[in-house]
Amino acid sequence: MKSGSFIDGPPPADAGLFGFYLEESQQQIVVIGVPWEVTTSYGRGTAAAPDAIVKASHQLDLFDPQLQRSFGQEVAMLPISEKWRTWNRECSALALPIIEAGGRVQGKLRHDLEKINQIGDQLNVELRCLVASLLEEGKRVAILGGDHASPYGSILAHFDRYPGMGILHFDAHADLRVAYEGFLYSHASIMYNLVHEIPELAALVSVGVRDFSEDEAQIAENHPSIHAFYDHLIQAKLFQGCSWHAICQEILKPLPKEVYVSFDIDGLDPACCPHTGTPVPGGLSFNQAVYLLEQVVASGRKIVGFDLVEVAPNAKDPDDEWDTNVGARLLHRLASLTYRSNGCKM
Ligand SMILES: [Mn+2]
Repeated sequence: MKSGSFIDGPPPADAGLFGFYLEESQQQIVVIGVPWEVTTSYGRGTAAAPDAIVKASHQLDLFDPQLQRSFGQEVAMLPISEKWRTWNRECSALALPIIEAGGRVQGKLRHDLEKINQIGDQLNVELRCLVASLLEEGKRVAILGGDHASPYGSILAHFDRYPGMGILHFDAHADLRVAYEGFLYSHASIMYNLVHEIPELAALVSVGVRDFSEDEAQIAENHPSIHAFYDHLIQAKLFQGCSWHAICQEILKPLPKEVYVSFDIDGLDPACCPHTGTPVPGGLSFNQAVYLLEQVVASGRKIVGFDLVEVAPNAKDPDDEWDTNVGARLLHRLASLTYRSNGCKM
């Protein structure tokens, strides 16, 4: 185990998240890698993110200015399920012709679509059970995707345990599409699925959304739990001289005491995530996003769990670690803020 500083140089290549060799039974925050991107319709590669972010995390300096000490040994990552990797490979191959057909399928493709929906359901059920048992042990749980379909079972498990919770959702997209391209558990449908599965959800607060359909805008407008802080409106307020601090307080208002954070990296400016599946110009800066999360904690709210999804390594250049470098840093910030918002003990 490394000491927490880089005095001795970077950790060995086989070390785990943040350079440690840790057992999850000893740690307070457990990260579950979900290498799943079956329904990704544009740029692919986010299934490789959990492994690549672990590798990139070895380069981080773990000193946390708020805690005034190194942070990282409080977090352990489970070994990634080989079965989930296999499911992702097999279902991704079946999904490509369905995506090409825009989901309008018959015969064999319809059969394949049903199989993908069924395996997606199985993944959600397995993840929900696994997360529920970790929450039962008093852990905080983070999902490292994978696309935005990957944390669905985990969010349901968090709601089972924290029925008063709200969701703070960073994303360029509203993710309110109904069974996008025929997939019940599409990356583009997760928030639609959640607000329908959980009608009593206290709040879904989406930030940075800037690529959405008319139907999604109407769903967001008409649903009592959904509060969309669209990117163009945020930027207009900033241009008019409103401070980011003041905007953050507006964003936090609808959120209850317990907050689940669902962080799609494409909510950030694509300069931070050039290889993500569906990059969109605009978005939050890294510092704006971290400041908003800091304000969640400063307001006395508690982060009960989180996910980080849609980070994608540069598939064409394995030496380019930029996307996963940003992803590892954001994971480190999210974990540290979760830890602090729980009073540094769980
Ligand atoms: Mn998303």
